Amino acid sequence: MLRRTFLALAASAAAITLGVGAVSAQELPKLKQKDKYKVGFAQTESNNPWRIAQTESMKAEAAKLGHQLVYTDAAGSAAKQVADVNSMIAQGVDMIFLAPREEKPLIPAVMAAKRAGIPVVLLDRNVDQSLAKAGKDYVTFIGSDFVDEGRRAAEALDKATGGKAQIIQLEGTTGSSPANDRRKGFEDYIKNKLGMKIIASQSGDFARDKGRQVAETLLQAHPGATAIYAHNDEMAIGAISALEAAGKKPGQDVQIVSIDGTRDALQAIIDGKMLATVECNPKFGPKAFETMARYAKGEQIEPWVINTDRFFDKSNAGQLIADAY
Ligand code: GYE
Repeated sequence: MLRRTFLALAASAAAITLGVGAVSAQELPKLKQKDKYKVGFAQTESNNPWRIAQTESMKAEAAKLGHQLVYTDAAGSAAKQVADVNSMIAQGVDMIFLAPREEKPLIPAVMAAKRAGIPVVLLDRNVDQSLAKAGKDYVTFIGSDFVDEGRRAAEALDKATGGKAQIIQLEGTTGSSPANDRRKGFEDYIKNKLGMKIIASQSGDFARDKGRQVAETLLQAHPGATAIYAHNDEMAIGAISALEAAGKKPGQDVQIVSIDGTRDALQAIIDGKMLATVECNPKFGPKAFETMARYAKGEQIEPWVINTDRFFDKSNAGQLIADAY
């Protein structure tokens, strides 16, 4: 703790004398091999089943291995999440798992941990790659290929509609890596499809009620919409409510595709209200702590520990809903 404080002070003094470049040129902090660790997990928010499942998985794995977990919930605020990470640094945690709410605002938190000699692993969301890099500023990013998730959602819609769709896009949290990349993957796919067009696109902040409200407004302005692409299931479920309130039949008048694989989404698929959802698995606990142990052993960690995603539609939703969250 004292040594950390000293290192942090020394690092910021160096930053003042030499400029920020000197700090980011430092080596990645190491992690000592120990039986038990004090580990931080900085969560972004807890307003959806995906986040709750992720937190449960992290807590369960930490408990199983006997590590102490310092858990914070930024309640949807990037500024609070930066403060949460700073508080973990002050508490002298050995390592920090960070789910950066947005790509740019969490950079100072990553750099502060690095200056304090605490390794950071990014979980489920990434940071701006021009401002911080795996293997240099943080250990690695563990998460899905969001661009591919977006591409697969577009492909599913293409197949189901014979390439004809007037699409409303409900985007995730503005400035977050999954929103940026899921948009890119989807838009790149439909670029050459003459019959598929995004007629309106707006953020619903990955939240059910916000998704419902935005869908309601966009459906009023664009009554000709035949499809909705939501960047997560919670917004897709919100969109289903908006469609039903507008007297439209989700799954018939309007096709819905999204990403995650929540219980409610699988149920909507079974009920014929939703076409498909690309999986994004929130159960990070085992992989997160295994990566930490590998790092402590001195292993070279790959810059991206990729989660592979399944795909849910009417062919398998009924069978797989029992395990859904
Ligand atoms: O899809 C969404 C959550 O960052 C991959 O964030 C995650 C996304 C997930 O709020 O439901």
